[in-house]
Amino acid sequence: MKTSTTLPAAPTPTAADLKITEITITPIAFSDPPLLNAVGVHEPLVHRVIIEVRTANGLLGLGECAGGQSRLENLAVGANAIKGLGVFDTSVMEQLITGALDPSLSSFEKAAVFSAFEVAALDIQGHATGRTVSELLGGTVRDEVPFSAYLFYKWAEHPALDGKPAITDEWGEALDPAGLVRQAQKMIGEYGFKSIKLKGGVFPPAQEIEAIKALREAFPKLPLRLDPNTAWTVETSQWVARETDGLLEYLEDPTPGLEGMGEVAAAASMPLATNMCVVAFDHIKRSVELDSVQVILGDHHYWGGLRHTRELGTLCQTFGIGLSMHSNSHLGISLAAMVHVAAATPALTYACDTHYPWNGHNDVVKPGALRFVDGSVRVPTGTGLGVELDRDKLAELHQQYLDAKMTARDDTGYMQRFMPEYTADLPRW
Ligand code: GKR
Ligand code: MG
Repeated sequence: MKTSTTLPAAPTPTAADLKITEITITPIAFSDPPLLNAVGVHEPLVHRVIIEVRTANGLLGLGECAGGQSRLENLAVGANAIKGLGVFDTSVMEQLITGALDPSLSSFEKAAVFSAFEVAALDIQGHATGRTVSELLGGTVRDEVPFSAYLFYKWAEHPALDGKPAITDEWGEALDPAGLVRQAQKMIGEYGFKSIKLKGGVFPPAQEIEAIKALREAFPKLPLRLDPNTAWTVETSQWVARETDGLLEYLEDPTPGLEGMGEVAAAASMPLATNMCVVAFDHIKRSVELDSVQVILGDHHYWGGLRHTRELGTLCQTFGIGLSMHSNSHLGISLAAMVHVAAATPALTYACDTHYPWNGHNDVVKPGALRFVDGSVRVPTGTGLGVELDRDKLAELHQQYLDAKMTARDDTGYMQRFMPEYTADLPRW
């Protein structure tokens, strides 16, 4: 006769178990190629921060955000404000953090600080309940999240500086259309991306239009985007929009400000997108009034965490605005969070941006959970974010941060080391 034994169910953690008891904030630095943009060139190291939140019962949640001296100070204030709070109380967490930070800080900075802790809290909620973060956000509407190939004009190497040798990389130079097509072929060959974004604002617009035409010829079927980060005047933007008619799925931040974007949008055949003039909920009303942008690039690091990013999607749907996702130099904790929120956001209408091909080999996350297949990342299935911290790598990147004595990202200052006459005044053309 068969007998069956029922294992006792794991005890549900109590509210006391899930109180935050410890928070560790670790600044790190990881290598970055010399990628060019409208305000200079990426430095050899990116400064970022890893957040570890622990609860009374020993659960661990992870967060990641941009670095900088003032960000570190603000994170410390935020951490102090939420000690003893339950990890399910993220609304109270937002109030506590916002209330504790210097009132003169921008709402953008307050949202960014809260976001790092919200992601860690959701990671713990997932571990405590045996669920993924995307399930906690309402469940996945897509199992795989598509990303675009993010191309940059780039130097062949970081030049020798301050007695240190030049730093080469596997990507080589990309300063003309042929170089960008080579870069795209390599990136798409390795990751399988199905759309392409070019970071512009580096060379006179006519040259960047030639690059777009070369990419169109090399990849006839892939949607293309161009983002000069407000390097052009309204008139120049309108001219570029005419010249790229039929070539772009969207044109991102051609010119500064909601008014200027509205004037360009009125004349352009393609949608305009932004991660610069609509970066907080209180920008949306005016943007809708002026019809300045037709696509918003959400970013949980800016928009106050994963839940607010999903809410942004709902607002976008309400106003008939498309939703894509912005990225900055980042590692796997941020990528996992991006994938979970993108998977749980029905309103996402475009492939997301990611810098991961440029930085992912330095990851603090153990390999396995995050993989690009045909340009998409499958939603991690482990509980919470579904990623695990590589402590040796974290220690190595923290030491790199200490040795570099970095305080803030400075693309312009770094460019001026090689071209003293360089200025970052925009619009430039
Ligand atoms: O990494 O140089 C860069 C980008 O220009 C980044 O800083 C932007 O924030 O990727 C971003 C964008 O879409 O504007
Ligand atoms: Mg952009």
